[in-house]
Amino acid sequence: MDSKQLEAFDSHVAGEGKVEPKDWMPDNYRQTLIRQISQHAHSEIIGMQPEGNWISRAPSLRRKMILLAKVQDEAGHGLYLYSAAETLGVSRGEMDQALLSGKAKYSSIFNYPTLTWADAVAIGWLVDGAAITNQIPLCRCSYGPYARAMVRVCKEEAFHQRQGFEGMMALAKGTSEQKAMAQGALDRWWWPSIAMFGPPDDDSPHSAQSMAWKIKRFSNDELRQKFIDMAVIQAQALGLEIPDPDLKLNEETGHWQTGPIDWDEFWAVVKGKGPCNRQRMTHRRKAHDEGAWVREAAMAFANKQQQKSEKAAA
Ligand code: FAQ
Repeated sequence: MDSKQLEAFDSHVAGEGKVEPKDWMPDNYRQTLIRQISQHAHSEIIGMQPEGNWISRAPSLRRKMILLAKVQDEAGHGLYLYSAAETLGVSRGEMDQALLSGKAKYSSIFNYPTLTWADAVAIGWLVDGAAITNQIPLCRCSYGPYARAMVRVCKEEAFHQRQGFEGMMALAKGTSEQKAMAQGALDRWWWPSIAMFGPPDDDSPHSAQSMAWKIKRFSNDELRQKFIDMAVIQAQALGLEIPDPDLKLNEETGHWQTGPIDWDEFWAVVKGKGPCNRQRMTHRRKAHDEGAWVREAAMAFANKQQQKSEKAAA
């Protein structure tokens, strides 16, 4: 590696310049982005499953239409992100294989079950709320294609978060059974949602370099705190209780402090031992196999179009 190239790259990034696909970049910058963007894409794709579980059982036609559109949006996010990763020189097939073989990660949060309708709604409120807290700063990521993809993704996630909150409000202000369902969902999703920001800063091997490269703009703990401060107030507005007896407002800092997060549980889920890891991967592999004919047909069509245009140009 030419040290002048590296110096120019570092000062370009330090000066808030964007890096574009054909620009020179250090190999580990490229590899870090491929890792993060592809895992982000996989999370969007696997993330369709927990809410998808409730499409056929949504409580009204209106809720069904909203949920269908939301799950479809998540598929779209996965596709933008795979395209952004492809600009770094990795193919869609390679990324698919990494997910299907279990080599690539996807977000821990999608390995939890949606036991009731309220769990599907709580995903909109909490998981989209956490996702958007993490993703707004990514709109300023130094890698241009990722930053631009995030602008649209964040607009849609903001809408998803609001529909989740509205759905929680309907349950929380409903009958006592509905309120109990909402509280049950909050009890199940609270801790996994705050863990999804990733390990604490002193146990996050990639953070320092990713922050220096302006891929990440805030640390895992900073983003987690932003989310907690927002979600606690929202839970109060819903009249629901955060399942944490140690939760308290630190008067000095103005931040809500939680009790200890169970990092053993987080790492067990990341390593494949969560309640739904096996189910999620089995479903994804089946969907991939059943979609083989679509990929083959699309390739055959693309080849035919290319032959036609070559013939016309000859
Ligand atoms: N789950 O050193 P760090 C969504 C891994 S999208 C599993 O802190 P980094 C939308 C990490 O990969 C949700 N693994 O790593 C939606 C690394 O392992 P590796 C996804 C995790 O990259 C809503 C190791 O731990 N969002 O929800 C997790 O600097 C509703 C060490 O960690 C994104 O991907 C985890 N939670 O920071 C869809 C956003 N956390 O790769 C449907 C983009 C950490 O060395 C319904 N990604 N790990 O094998 C990021 O911002 C970062 O990659 C972090 C992790 C913050 C996730």
